[in-house]
Amino acid sequence: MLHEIVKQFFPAQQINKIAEFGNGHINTTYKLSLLGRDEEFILQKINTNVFKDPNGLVETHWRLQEVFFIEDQPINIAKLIPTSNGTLLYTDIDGQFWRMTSFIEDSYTIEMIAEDWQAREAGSAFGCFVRICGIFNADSFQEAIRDFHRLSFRIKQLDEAIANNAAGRYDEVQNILEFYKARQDQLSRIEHLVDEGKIPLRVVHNDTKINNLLFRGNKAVAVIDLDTVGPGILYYDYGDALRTSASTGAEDEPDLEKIKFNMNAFAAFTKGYLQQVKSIAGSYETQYFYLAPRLMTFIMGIRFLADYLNGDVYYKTKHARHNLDRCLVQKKLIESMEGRESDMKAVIEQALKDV
Ligand code: ADP
Ligand code: GN1
Ligand code: MG
Repeated sequence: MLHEIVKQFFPAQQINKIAEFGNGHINTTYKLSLLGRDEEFILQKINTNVFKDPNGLVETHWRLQEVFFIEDQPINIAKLIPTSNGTLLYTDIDGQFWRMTSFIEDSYTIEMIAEDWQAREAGSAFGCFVRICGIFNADSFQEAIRDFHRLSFRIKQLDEAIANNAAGRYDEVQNILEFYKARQDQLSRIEHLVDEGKIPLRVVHNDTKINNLLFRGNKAVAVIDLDTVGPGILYYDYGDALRTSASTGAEDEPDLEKIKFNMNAFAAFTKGYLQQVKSIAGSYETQYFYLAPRLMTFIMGIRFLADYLNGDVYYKTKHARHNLDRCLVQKKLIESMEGRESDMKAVIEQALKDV
């Protein structure tokens, strides 16, 4: 089956090796090499349960190539490889959509930050990504998933999951729900500011988890997983990145004692990120960066919780508690961030002053 798919992209070549790869929660990803060729490739089956318009994804990627493949850009993206018919997607006989991209040579991903330089590199790379995307008009992009980071939409989905209680798990999560419910109003402030037009929509990444960044040696060299690139605000990328870049543990760590918000990594990431974006961010926009990590960690927390209640239908899971573990890590991180608001503000203020 996989051989048949690879043939659509490389009709005259034989596969040397192919194996499932990476830790993405959405698509099915394979790394492959061909006989007689040194470079490697990434083949992905698009999850159409999540992405209803697979053509839209590759069209976005194609547009990004036009600005990222200009010489000397400090950050790279993968290159789309068309089929031998010239299409950017192959649709197999079951109606599944496949795309091929270059594997970024000598690159590796990290699942967790171990050292501050990694956080600094991550901040700088994601900041650079959004700065380069500044050339686009947000209105000319569609959201790949409607209302992706709209808090009220995620709350509505959680409420539906509670009402349906499809997996019969409601009783065991009542305390956790109380925690999240108690915080939803205070975090809706950013959504209101966006709706009032006070925080501008830009073209942002929208999925800045640390394993969506590729490192080579001690540099972050490429931003991947471009499926959600489109309209959004700086806080989405900044906040979501810090959820994994400034955590002392894995996103699904079962031992919550290991989870804390890492202020050193937060400061390193913030320096790297704001150095890249401060020339584009407006003075009003810079005011609420400090709320972004809490907002995005909250959104991911309730999305994991909703999926747990729904019976694990959205994210890939490896065991029955997986979404619950992920949700509890987000909860612990929020608790850890809550005591640090003034420290976070001070770090952001300083990073905005630094040249
Ligand atoms: P998902 O949407 O499922 O998260 P990703 O596009 O993030 O899928 O891919 C999953 C993983 O595959 C990444 O975290 C990374 O480890 C690896 N990967 C994806 N694309 C590339 C690439 N072009 N070069 C190197 N590794 C890649
Ligand atoms: C998903 O695709 P991946 O694994 O990089 C999700 C993100 C979540 C993340 C949580 C399209 O990201 O929004 O933050 O899992 N992507 C989509 O780990 O839902
Ligand atoms: Mg990914």
